[in-house]
Amino acid sequence: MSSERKKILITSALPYANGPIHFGHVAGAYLPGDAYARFQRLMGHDVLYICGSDEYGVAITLSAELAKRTPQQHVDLFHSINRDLFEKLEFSFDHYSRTSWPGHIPTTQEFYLALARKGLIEERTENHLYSEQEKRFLADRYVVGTCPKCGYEQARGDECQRCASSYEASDLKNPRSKITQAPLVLKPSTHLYLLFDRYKDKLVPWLQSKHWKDNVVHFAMRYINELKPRAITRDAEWGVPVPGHPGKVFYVWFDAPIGYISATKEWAQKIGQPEKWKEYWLDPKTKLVQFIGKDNIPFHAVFFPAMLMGQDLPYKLADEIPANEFFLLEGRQFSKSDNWTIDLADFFHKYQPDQARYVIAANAPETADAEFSWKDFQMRCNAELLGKFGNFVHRVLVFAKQHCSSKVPKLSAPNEADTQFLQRIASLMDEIADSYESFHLRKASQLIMEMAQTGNIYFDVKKPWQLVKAENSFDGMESCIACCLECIKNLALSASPIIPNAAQKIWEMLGFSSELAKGNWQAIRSTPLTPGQLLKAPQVLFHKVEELEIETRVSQMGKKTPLASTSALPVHTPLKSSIEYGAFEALDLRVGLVVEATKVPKSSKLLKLVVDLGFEQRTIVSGIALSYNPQDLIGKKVVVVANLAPAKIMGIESQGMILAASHDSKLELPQIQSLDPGTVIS
Ligand code: B3M
Ligand code: ZN
Repeated sequence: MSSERKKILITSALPYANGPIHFGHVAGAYLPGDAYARFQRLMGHDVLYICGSDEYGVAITLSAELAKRTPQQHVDLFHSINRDLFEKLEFSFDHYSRTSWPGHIPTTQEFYLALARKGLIEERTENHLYSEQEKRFLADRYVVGTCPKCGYEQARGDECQRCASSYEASDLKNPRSKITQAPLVLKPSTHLYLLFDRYKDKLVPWLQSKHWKDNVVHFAMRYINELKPRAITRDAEWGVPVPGHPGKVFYVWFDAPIGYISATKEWAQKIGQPEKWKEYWLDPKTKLVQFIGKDNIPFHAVFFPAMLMGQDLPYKLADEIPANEFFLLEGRQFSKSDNWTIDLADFFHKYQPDQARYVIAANAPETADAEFSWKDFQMRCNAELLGKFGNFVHRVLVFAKQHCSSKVPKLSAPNEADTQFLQRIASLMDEIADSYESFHLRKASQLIMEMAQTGNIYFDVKKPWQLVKAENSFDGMESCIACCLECIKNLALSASPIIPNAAQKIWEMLGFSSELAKGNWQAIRSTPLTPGQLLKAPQVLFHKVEELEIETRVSQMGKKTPLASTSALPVHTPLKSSIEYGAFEALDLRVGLVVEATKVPKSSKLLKLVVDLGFEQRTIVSGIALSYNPQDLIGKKVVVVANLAPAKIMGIESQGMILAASHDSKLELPQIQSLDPGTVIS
């Protein structure tokens, strides 16, 4: 591997701020990008890893409207949700931007103006569907009508969900607004078309010069062969305004890829060197690597390169587009509306980011569609992370603590088996580096497990627990443990792009206090551990995934399938039958102040509270002990059902009840801030 320091600009597709990301996205464009960025940093290269939210487009305005939010509120919400999820997953972006930041507008407009100056933009007037009532043109997704082929009356604007035929929205009979049901009329509107066909002759040799995956090249070639002018504007308010064309914004796929560049500009401003983005985007020596899912191939391998070729500035074109296939959940596409998904916020309450990262890497959809399944997750967490990897680290460190006084022993008497073991590790390290370098994350994760297993076998065969018993084999024991520790060091290093937390923990257990992610692959590999270096106590690296949890999750998924596919509603507790106002009025709800809270002996769930209602104090037994510590409740205001007949609970008379929201074992008390105890709630 060459040691020359390269400048590597890495991007992962900008996720729409239109919903939370799921493991399908993570496996396609994100984890492969993050592991690659982490690996290249370890190789000592100058890495800049850029991502951000894609915040414009009709899909977003439509969802925002349906959710009764403004587009800005909508993207603010999902931008922060996704940024937090990426953080939870330990993503190492150098910058996570968003296309609604102000600097994205001039960058996009300059792109357009440069294309216009070159005569690559053409105006065309065509009929589009217009709502007189809403006073606006409606994009396909906003339109329903009667299918021109089969007569289905609720057909979508671009394609009939009953007979699957596709058409122009203007071909629909009786076209209506999806939101207001108001009838639509055809009205001429002028749009700007980018003459993509002019770039065919440049795109073909460029693409042919790449040694990319077949799926990328074939997919892109199909598009290049049929290149024609495409509209790059829309009649809408939410988006980047088109200079000189009031009421029009750029089509989201025009502005989104420019988002990579504007995000890099924002990063440069943030670090106080506003011109520094040019060192990446305008330097032919930069290596540009763009991670995407397969559905984004045409935009990254055809349309965006054409847009870049039409600029005056010498922009970098992609050097690599490692597009991945789809990643399914238990054999089906992730789908929020069908409830076929994993709530990631909930997932991370229970599981470690490293567990998710490893299992996704081990199943990376590199050459074919792949999937996440709960059973596989459990097996890989328990049998591989815990059983092979964690077990090896643990047994060696425990042994070193007992028999080497928690120090790295000398490698004084290596025999042939020791030397062979070290050579095997070295060759696995080469193979792992090659795998990362060539975007084979799945292979890298397999090789790491193979290294852990090689360590386990070596330890079993050498039997250091026997060597330690006789004086004449003590050196042999020390050599064996020194070799095992070398293996552990290489495991931490090679696994750190995939499981950064566990790798750092191991690094510290080996007695280092530095940040492994800031280390250098070659230097760490080739510098043996220093004999005498103090080891730290072994810690737990991975949690066990229990059979019962997995069974519950699997059975929940099974139940959701038939129900969810017919309705978009999430699974919910059925509503009780309705009551008259009188029944509600009979309840006396009051604000109460918790003045005492203690655990009820012999109960894990119950707390005994003394609650002040302003005019009297009540003793109330409440089943909230799993979610709240007694001392945290004192001084909190709660909602009390004050006229509930007293009841004996575990021998204590409970004089009322406290209201709480609960789901599974999670529970939350409603908050009353400033009103006094005794206040009536109605
Ligand atoms: N937002 C599509 C997606 O999230 C789109 C990618 C933009 S990359 C410039 O799959
Ligand atoms: Zn139809």
